Amino acid sequence: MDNYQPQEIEKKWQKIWSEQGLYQPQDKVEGKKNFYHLVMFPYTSGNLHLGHWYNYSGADVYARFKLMQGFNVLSPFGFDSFGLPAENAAIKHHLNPRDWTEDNIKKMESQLKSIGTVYDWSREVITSRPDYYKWTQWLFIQFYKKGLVYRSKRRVNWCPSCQTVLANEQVVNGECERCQTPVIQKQIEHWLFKITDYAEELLEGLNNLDWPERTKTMQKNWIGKSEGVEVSFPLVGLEKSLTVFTTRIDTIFGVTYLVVSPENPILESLKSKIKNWPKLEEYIQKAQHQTERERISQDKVKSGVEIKGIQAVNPANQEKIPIFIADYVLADYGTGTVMAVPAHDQRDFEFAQIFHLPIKEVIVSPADWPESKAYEGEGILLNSEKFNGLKSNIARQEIQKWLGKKNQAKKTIHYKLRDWIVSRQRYWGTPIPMVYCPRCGWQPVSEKELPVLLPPINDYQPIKGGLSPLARSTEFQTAICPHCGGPAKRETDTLDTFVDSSWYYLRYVDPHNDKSIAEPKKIKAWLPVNMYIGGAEHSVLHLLYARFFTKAMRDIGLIDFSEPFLKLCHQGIILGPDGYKMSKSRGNVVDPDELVKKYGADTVRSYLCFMGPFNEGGTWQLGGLAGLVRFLRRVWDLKKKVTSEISLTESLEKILHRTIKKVSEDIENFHFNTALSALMILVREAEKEKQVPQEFYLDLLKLLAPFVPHLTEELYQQFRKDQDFKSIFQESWPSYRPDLIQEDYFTLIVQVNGKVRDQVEVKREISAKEAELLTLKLGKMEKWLKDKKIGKVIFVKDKLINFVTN
Ligand code: ANZ
Ligand code: ZN
Repeated sequence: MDNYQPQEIEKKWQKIWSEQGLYQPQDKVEGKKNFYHLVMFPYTSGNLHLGHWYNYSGADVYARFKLMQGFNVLSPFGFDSFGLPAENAAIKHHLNPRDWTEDNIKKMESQLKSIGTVYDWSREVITSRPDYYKWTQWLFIQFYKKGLVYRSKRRVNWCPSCQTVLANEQVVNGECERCQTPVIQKQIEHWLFKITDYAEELLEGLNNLDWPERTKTMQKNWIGKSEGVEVSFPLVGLEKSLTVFTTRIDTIFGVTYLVVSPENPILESLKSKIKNWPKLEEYIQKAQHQTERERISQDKVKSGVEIKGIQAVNPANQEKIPIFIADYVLADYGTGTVMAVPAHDQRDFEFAQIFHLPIKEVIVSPADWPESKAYEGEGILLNSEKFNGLKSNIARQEIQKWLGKKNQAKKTIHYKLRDWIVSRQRYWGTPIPMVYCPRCGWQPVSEKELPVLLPPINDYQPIKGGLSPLARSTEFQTAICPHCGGPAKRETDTLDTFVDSSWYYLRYVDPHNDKSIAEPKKIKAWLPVNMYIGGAEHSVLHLLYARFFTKAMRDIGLIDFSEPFLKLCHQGIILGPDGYKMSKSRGNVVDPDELVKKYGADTVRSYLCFMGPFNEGGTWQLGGLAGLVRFLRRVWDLKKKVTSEISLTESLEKILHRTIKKVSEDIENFHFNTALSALMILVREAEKEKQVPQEFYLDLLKLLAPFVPHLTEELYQQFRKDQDFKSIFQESWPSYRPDLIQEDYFTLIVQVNGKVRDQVEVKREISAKEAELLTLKLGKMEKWLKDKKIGKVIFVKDKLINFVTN
C-alpha cells in the first residue's frame, strides 16, 4: 500500500484489537497501576452526533495515552436507556419502547465502534435491562431500610387537561407543552431520597475534588448553605407567632412588614382571625399557576395581598407591623416567611413602593447610592437604638444574642437543596420495588423476588389522574405482602432515570455478577474513578446524585470511599459551520458517519482534537478537516525517507525531545490542539531532512498514536514485520531527556495603549491567552488598567502584548 487509505486499514485494526482483547483489562496486572477512565454514558437517542464524537474522541486520546504510559486502563461503555423519549416515540409510532431502545443501541454501538475507541465492550452496561435494574431496585430497598427513602406529598407541575404530571422541560411559558393548558402546581405523593441528610458532606467533599471550579461552584450554589437566624414575631392579641428566617438580623430595626408565602400552612390555622380570606384565596389560587422560577424572577412586578385582621410585633422595637402574602416568598425555603426590610432588600423595596409601606433605613449607605435602589450591602447601623454605630457583622452577633436570651431568636442553617423526588408516573423506567398492603402499609419487595420486571403493555398513554401507564395492568399490580402474606398492591410509578445513572460506574467493575451488585475485590481494584469525562450540562444534577449515591452506598457498607469521581473534565461544545449550535431545525448538522466514510475515523478524530482546547470546543470547518487530511498523508509519506542506517542529528533530537515533553503535558491537560500543532511542526522539521532515522519515526508514530490509532498502528507494524504481534499501544510512551529541554525564554514587552509599561521573562511560544493572564497579574498593570475597560488585546508572538482600553 503506497497511499494512505484509511478505509482499508481502520476496519482491519479494529478487528485485530478486539480479537487480541487489547482493551479488556484484568483486575490486576503485575507491575501496573489500575486506571479507571470513564466517559458519561449516552442516552439511547439512536444517533451519535458530532458532539458525541468530539467527546469520545478526546476521551479516547487520554485513555490511549494512559495505556501507553503503562497503566492498566479500564474504559467501559454503556447506555442510559430508560427515559421519556422512548416512551414518547412509542406513543407516536405505536411501538414498544423496549424495541425502539434496543434498536437504537445497536445503531449506536456500530457507530461507536467506527471511532476506534478502547472501550471494553465485554462490560457493557444497559440500564433498561433486567440484569441492571435488578440492582437499581436492590439499592432502592437498601436505602429504604437505611431510612434514606420516604414517601411524602410534594408539589409538582400538573396539567389539568392531560391530567398528568409534567417535567420542568414540558412546561413552556407556564403552559403544557402538549395542549397549551396553563400548568398548575399540585400536591402529589412521591417517593423521595433523603439527599438533604448529606447536604453538609456534599458541600465539604467538593474541597477535595480535582474538578473544574465552575462545576464545584454550581454544586455549592445548588446546595445553597445559608447561615442565619430564625426570629419569632408574636401576633398581636394571639398566643401565636410567625417565625422568619433571615441572614440579615442586623437589619431587624428596619422591618416594616412580614411576608408569608401563599402556600404556607400557617394561613389555614389563622383562617378564623383573617378578615379577607376570599381575597387571599384568590391570590393563592393564582400563585399555583406559576413555577418556582417564574416566581422568584428578578424582573417580575411584585404582587401580594395584605392579611387583614392580624398584625405582628417586631420583637426588636415592639412596633406593630402588617402581614402580607406574596408569591416572591417561597413555601419551602427557610420557614416560608420573611421579615421585609425594604430599605435593604431590593424585592422588599419594590414591594413596599407598590403597597406604600414605610422604608426605614438602618444601614448607612454609601453617599452616592441611587434613591431607586435598596442598599443591600453591609455597613454601620443607624435607627437601631442601642446597636447604632455597630458594623453589620458585629451587630448580627449582638442582636442575635440579645433576642436569643429572650428566646426570640436562634441561629440556624438552611440549605437550598431539597430532597430528591424519584418517582415518575411513567412506564419506561425502573419499577419501584414497593408494595402497598392495606394492613402493613408500604413494604419493600422481598430481595429474592428481584427484579420486579417491567411488563410489556399495550397502551403507553399516561392515565388521567396522574398514574403511570403500568396502572392499567392489574396483573402487574397484584402482589402479596412480603410481611403478612396478604393481598397487596404493587407500586406503579417508576424511578427517575437519574437514579439509574447514579451508580452505573460501580456496575462496570463487575457487570455480569448475578449474586451481588459487584464483588468487593473488584470494587477495590478499580474504584473510585480516576478520570471522568462528560458534558458540563451535568454539572449539577447527575454529578450531585452520583455523589449522594456514593455516600449512601458507603453508609450501607457496600464501599469504603466517599467520592465517585476524583477528577472531572468537561468537553466543550462543537458549533456548526455557521457558528451556531448544531440543530436539525437550523440545518447545520454535520453527520459524522458520512465524514468517516469519506475521510476515515482517524481524520475526523484528530480534526476534532485539533479544533481547540478540549474543554472549549470550537466551530466545525470542512477546510480544517482538509488540513488534517494533508497532514496525515504527509506522516504516511514520510515513511519513504525512513532508514535504520542513520541516527538522529543533534537538531532533530532536540526538537523531538521537546515535542515529547510538550505532547505529554498537553495530553495530560486535555490541550489536544496544541499537542497536534507541536507534532505538525515536528513533521515539518523531519521533512526537511533527506533521510529520517527509524528511531525518530517510531517515536513520532507513538506520539501520534492516541490521536490517530489506526494509521499509526498500520505504519508501526510495517516496521515489525517478522516479529510476534505487539500493538503500538502496548509500547511505552516515549520519554524525553531533560538535558535536551532547556526552555527558551525571552523578554515580553507589556504595553497599555501602545506605551511600554512593563516587561517580563516568559517562555518562548507563549500563547496570547497565557500571556494575557500572566501580564494582567503584574503589579504595575493594576495601576495602568485601574478603572479602565480593556477593549482589545494585541499580541505579537514572542515579542509584545498591548492592552487597548476604551
Ligand atoms: C431580612 C433581610 C434583610 C434579608 C436584608 C435579606 C436582606 P439566602 O442567603 O439565599 O439564604 N428569605 C428567607 N426565606 C425566604 C423564602 N422562603 N422565600 C424568599 N426569600 C426568603 O437568603 C436569605 C434571605 O432571603 C433572608 O434574609 C430573607 O430575607 C430571604 F436587608 O431577611 B432576609
Ligand atoms: Zn401486609
